[in-house]
Amino acid sequence: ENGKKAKKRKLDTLFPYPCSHSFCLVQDIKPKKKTKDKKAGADGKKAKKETEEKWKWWEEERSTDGSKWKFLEHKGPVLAPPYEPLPGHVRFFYDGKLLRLSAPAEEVATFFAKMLDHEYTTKEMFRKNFYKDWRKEMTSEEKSKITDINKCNFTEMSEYFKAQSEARKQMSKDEKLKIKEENERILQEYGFCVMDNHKERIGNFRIEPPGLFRGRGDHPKMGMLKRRIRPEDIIINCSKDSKHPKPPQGTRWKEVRHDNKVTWLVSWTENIQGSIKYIMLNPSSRIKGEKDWQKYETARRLKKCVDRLRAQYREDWKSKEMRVRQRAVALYFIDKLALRAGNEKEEGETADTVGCCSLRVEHIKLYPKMDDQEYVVEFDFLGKDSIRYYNKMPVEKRVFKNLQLFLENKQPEDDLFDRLNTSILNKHLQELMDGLTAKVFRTYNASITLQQQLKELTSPDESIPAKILSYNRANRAVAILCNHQRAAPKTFEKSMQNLQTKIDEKQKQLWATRKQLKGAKTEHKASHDDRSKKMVEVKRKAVQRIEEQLMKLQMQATDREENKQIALGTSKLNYLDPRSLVVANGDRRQEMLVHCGKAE
Ligand SMILES: *[C@@H]1O[C@H](CO)[C@@H](O)[C@H](O)[C@H]1NC(C)=O
Ligand SMILES: *[C@@H]1O[C@H](CO)[C@@H](O)[C@H](O)[C@H]1NC(C)=O
Ligand SMILES: *[C@@H]1O[C@H](CO)[C@@H](O)[C@H](O)[C@H]1NC(C)=O
Ligand SMILES: CC(=O)N[C@H]1CO[C@H](CO)[C@@H](O)[C@@H]1O
Repeated sequence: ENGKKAKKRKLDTLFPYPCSHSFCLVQDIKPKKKTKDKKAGADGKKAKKETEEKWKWWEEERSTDGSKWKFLEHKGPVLAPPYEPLPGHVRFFYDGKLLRLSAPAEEVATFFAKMLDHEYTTKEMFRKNFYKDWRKEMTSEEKSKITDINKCNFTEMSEYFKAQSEARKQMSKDEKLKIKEENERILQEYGFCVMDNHKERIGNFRIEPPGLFRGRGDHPKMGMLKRRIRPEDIIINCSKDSKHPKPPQGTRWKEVRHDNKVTWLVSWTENIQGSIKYIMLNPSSRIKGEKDWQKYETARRLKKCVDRLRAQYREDWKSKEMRVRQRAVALYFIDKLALRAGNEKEEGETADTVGCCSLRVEHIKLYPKMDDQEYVVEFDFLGKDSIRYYNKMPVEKRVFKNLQLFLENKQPEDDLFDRLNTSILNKHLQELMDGLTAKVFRTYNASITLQQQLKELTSPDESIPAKILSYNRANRAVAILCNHQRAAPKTFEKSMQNLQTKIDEKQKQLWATRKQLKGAKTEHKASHDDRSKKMVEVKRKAVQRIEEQLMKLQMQATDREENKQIALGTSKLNYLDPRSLVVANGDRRQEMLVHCGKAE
């Protein structure tokens, strides 16, 4: 607004954080607690220096030969700790009789026992898959004795683990501190790598321990044994001239390779789906940031041409060719409903999930009139990860008429778009704009929605708790758009109750303090001395402080209630251009603190 130069300077200061998680780095410069006020000046300077030393990769040239790094050195993964056999007093019964299990069979049994209270272990599919894999770990004697999972009694194991987790909660401060320190040590040793002269944080450097596979929804492989990953399963990727990570004593890696066209550090193949798993860098890293950055840049390009695309698909609704019409209606759905293009199933997933192109006749219902609205389409199907998508939406008349046409003479299980498939649609998108996919529409719409919501909901002079609430509301609007639902967490009621108790206590404290303030005022009126005047001030401040605390708690409660069935994380991580937060709100630091979740 104040001339080009000022604008550019403003943008430069606003845009140094290209990816959501880069925001979290700002935690480093969070001012220290008040007690260290005197040192704050010095700390501030130091913190500033730290941010200056951050790698501003977005200002550097990108390599054009497809290589992702020149130098990469790391310590390899942290493997899951070895199995610790159960103490002798924890028993397993089969058919009412005590049975001592061999270590391998016992280990797998404990995975089941740990989940005994969970609904999963009652599901037929889960039990069947578990039992089948469990038997593979049994000795032949065990196999001949244990023939029916329903005769297995895991109660003592389950009780034992419950007691252990209880004991962990009851640990002394010192013990907790020790664990914390150990974790910190591991983080320092394994949590960072050196990539092209910069120390970068690694994402998931711990390899998941063995256990039973759950999968989302009613996954047909639920209950199967997720095997322990050994060094012999692991491929290390690092540069030739780096210090290679050492496998644990007496073991060896499957392979050490030096492939700088890929970004992973460690990989292995998991046994359930046969998919390849990777250890990659943390989202704050250059590699991840670049990807994020590009994603949002693509979304911005879409913004520039979306009007043209919309005009074109509207024109195509009238096409003489059926395939063009179908394509245009599908595109409209993707644009307006943020649907996914196809059925992006994981390998092995047999759940009946669909995306836009694979919608069937049975998944939609048409209502020429519904309540006050005309041309309403009702969607009801299982989307990705078997999450139900349900929505009723009025559409334009032409879309409605087209849908009627597509439905003619079809059975419920027929494809709605019989002249369309995912590859055709993706190819078409690619022709419309370089790099365009259905996901770009999601990203674009999510970012736009966030911006609009932030604009509507926040005002610069709100208190911080109010801003957090507004921000989360905006984030929720996006999550709803993207259909990121979740079941209300099990602990929800309990945590709400706890919060309510805190609110009640705060309320009482407020009443009491107000009363004290009143008393102090009366006393001051009578005596008019300095001491009583000071007292009034002290109490006034106290009331103010408690009011703020109360408001904060109430905001939290509202937030939590509204958030009951919505998963914010996915959209926050994947669909929201962090730069929109910065633009939407002048006070950058506040927003950043909110964004990295610390203020939630
Ligand atoms: C399982 O074992 C526990 C003791 O370890 C016992 O109290 C319980 O009755 C057993 N359950 C069944 C179904 O036999
Ligand atoms: C985003 O999605 C919403 C909800 O489906 C839709 O109403 C809106 O038109 C879309 N906005 C943009 C800018 O694409
Ligand atoms: C999609 O349809 C085209 C044209 O009908 C066909 O050539 C192609 O094999 C189909 N792709 C898939 C994945 O079904
Ligand atoms: C040389 C080599 O094996 N490269 C592999 C590195 O990992 C990627 C997956 O990220 C494979 O596609 C490459 O084949």
